[in-house]
Amino acid sequence: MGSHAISTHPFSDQRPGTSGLRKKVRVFQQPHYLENFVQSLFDTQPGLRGETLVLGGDGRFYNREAIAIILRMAAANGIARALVGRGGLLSTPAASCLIRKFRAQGGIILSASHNPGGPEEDFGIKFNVTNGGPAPEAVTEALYARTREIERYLIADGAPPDLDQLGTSRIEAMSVEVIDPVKDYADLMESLFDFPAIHQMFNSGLFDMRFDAMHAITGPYALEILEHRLGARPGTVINGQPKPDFGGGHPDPNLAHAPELVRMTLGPSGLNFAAASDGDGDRNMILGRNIFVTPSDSLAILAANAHLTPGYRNGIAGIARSMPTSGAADRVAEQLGIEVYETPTGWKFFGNLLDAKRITLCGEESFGTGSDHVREKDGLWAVLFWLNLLAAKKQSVEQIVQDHWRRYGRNFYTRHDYEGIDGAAAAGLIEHLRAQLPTLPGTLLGDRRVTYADDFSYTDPVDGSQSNRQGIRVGFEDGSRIIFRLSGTGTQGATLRVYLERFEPDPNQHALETHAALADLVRVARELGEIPERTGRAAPDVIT
Ligand code: VG1
Ligand code: CO
Repeated sequence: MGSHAISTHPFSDQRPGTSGLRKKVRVFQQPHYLENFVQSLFDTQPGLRGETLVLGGDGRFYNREAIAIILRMAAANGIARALVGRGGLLSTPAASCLIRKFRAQGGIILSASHNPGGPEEDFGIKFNVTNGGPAPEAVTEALYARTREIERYLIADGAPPDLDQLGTSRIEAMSVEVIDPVKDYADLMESLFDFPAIHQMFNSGLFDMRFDAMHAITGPYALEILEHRLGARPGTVINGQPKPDFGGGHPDPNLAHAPELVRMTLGPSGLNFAAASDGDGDRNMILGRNIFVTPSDSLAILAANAHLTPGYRNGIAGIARSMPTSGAADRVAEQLGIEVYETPTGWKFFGNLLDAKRITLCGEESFGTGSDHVREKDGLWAVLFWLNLLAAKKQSVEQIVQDHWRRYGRNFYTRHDYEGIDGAAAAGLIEHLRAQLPTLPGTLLGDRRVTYADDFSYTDPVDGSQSNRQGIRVGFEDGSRIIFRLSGTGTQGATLRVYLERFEPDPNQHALETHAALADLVRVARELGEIPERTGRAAPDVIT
């Protein structure tokens, strides 16, 4: 028994993207690949020595194997205590909750989030810092630099403990505590929302919902919270058993990947409410009878009504949204007289604003919503927030959304994704747009005049750190916007995301269908980006 230093050689492709390092499982299974990344983390985070580390994943293929390796490496690297979710399971928001609650020095979350799982699909690893949030860029860049020069990693002998049994054991000097992955998180939810009122709504016989866990991590969480604590009828949670391959599905809660759920909400006897979450439990999709709530609208509606929930009764300090997220929340912030911050894509940019108490709520157009209760976006939290609003306002989802539009105006919004396109073609498309930026302002595109065109840069107002080249923005006189950026979470080729937004103050126009409302902007975006010519695609793969 003991620990060993194993010699290794660097891999050149271990730079974390928007949310950790994501690769095909086969890449992670190469000898030393996972080990190099984990050792680079320990080498660049000396503060973890002698401290607590939270560890868990979304249960996808390779989760258990990776946890066994990481535990042995953590022991060899002087970690004092590892908190591991039973079965190796932890949702991303639950991991964030545990890091904060148990004052851990950090956490490792094994997930490729909404990407499919299985031997031929994706795996991922990300590091969260002591505030519970994703590591900021300075941390991931230092880690990446270390992966380029690593020569050895440390690993302890011996089998890791049985992950299916609650309890404490040891690897060398490190204690390993296998804990209930759900309880602390469920307790936190209960402290934020009016559980008795939601319980009553479920028992009224007038309210029926489904939560689609998509065979991913939120199954056990939703079962405990919705069916056990809140008394929703059995069967409310569907696809609730986490599976290593997510049942062969794509655990991405949107109109394209959860069509059965959407169908259940349609028609005069459709469900009152339906929701879904993604692979690691940090995203949410919100549906009412005959209505899909865009994530951007959801953020705005939660902000406007936060005072109706116990956890946010005293109001909110400010709101942040990622740059491509629609400006719907800005209008609420203006009325509330609070600050709104526009950040680059990715949750890591919200951490400083939350820690500094400049904001309470934050969100992204990509089905991510969250608050200062943890430092990750949180799928079930958003669902419970909506349930609390439905119980408090005694209105349907559709009424709440339409009232909101009437009061604040409607931001028509859509995102077009072109997936798995050629990397060089994608880079060329962005370069071509960048080259046009100086001459675009003042010109007419379609019948709209461009007022600004830039490549978004962000200076963190708390620590002054700067992030450049975060997406091409083209803004028009009437407040419409087109944004182009390349995904930082894919594992195959490049994904081009085109975000389109138009503000409509006139309530008589709010019933327009999104596609029709944005058709002319879509046309302008295709031409400006030369999308068909450069990508070879006549239409996007996914529209959300
Ligand atoms: C996407 C989303 C982004 C989100 C990120 C991680 O990133 O656009 O808003 O924060 O995924 O979400 P990208 O770089 O592919 O656009 V998750 O739920 O996959 O951790
Ligand atoms: Co996710």
